[in-house]
Amino acid sequence: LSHFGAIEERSYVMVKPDGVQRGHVGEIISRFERKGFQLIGLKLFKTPKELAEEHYGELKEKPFYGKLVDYIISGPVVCIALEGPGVVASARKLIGATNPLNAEPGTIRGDLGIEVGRNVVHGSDSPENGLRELGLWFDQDELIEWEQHMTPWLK
Ligand code: RTP
Ligand code: MG
Repeated sequence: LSHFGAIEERSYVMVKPDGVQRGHVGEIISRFERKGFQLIGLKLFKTPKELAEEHYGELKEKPFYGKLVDYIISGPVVCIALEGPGVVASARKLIGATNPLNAEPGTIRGDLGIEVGRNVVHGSDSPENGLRELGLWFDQDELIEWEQHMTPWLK
């Protein structure tokens, strides 16, 4: 619960296999930490094909779906669960446009990528999908609710 008693918004963020292979894990996690979102789940993970298919189920009819699934399972990913007010939209801003060539400098994709099929990182596109995706990628006991033991600096 937030300081107002509202249910906190959550997003599923993932460093895709290219981001892991190129050594950008720390850099990417750092960008969300320094923005101020709370880390509530984190793991290195080898994705089963069925999970990648389920995660991108809405894109099943797209011509790139097969390649997208193969890409996601091509190496380990880093699964990241974030919580905070407005985290879904804000994480997408920090990530940048889907095609890294269109992503603004200063965003993760704008700074680190050039290819839409190797765009480094994923972020949920709605609060509903945030919860749906966290349910797919994390077991319940892998999501940790913790208090920041300091004077709250938000609100
Ligand atoms: P994501 O779900 O991975 O965060 O990416 P997104 O919301 O920015 O984009 P989405 O439409 O959900 O597409 C999922 C992933 O599919 C690949 N893609 N390839 N034209 C293409 O070849 C194409 N379009 C999309 C990208 O890797 C994109 O992140
Ligand atoms: Mg998407």
